[in-house]
Amino acid sequence: MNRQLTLALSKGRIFEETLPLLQAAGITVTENPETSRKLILPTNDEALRVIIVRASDVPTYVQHGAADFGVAGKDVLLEHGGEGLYQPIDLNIARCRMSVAVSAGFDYASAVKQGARLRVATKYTETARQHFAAKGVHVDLIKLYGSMELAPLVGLSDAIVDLVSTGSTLKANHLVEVEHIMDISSRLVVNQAALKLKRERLQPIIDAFEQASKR
Ligand code: PRT
Ligand code: MG
Repeated sequence: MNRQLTLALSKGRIFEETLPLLQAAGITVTENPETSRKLILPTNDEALRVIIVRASDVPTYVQHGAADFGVAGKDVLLEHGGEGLYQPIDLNIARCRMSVAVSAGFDYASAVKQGARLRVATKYTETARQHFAAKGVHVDLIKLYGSMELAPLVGLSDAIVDLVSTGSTLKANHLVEVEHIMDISSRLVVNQAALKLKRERLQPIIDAFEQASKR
């Protein structure tokens, strides 16, 4: 049996905020993904490697067992559906919120009250669909892959559903947050088969992550 463990992470905030958790499990990644072009990074533990994938691809790698475990935002997991994934812990990292935002001049409350169809641009179509369905608001969802903030400015949509942390991106584009959908943080996700077959190796790391993320 393959004893090697593979951890899927995305570059940027997830990688950076996972490093202290790895440290708590005695693991150091020995190459920097920001400067290295390698997609497979070694660690001080020769039986553990890190693969660098797009944030939204982490659940896919773990679901199919190409990675044994990974770290993904709740936003990404809700869109993916979480099939084949065991989600033991909320790591409390990469925190932000999912919100509805509109142009500063747009009267969102009246638009919603009047029952007209609202054009909503977002990368998070599944979460947006559920949110507006629960409120009984009819929406036309426009799928985007990034830069959602632009959509209301050029008339592509009336509103956006996006992640907000400091709020400075919204502010810079004269958008205002009109609804808080949910708080977002990143979760540890584990392949269900790997959890059974490699439990001895995985459990101590999961435990260390859990302890470190509570601090
Ligand atoms: O960037 P890429 O297209 O490769 O993928 P990604 O955006 O999914 O990855 P990444 O690394 O940017 O985000 C990974 C995870 O971090 C997300 O899935 C979230 O769970 C979490 N996270 C936390 C955030 C933010 N905070 C965040 N602020 N993800 C994105 N943002 C963006 C947001 O979309 C908006 O454009 O930052 C902008 C707003 O930031 P403020 O500070 O101006 O409000
Ligand atoms: Mg990003």
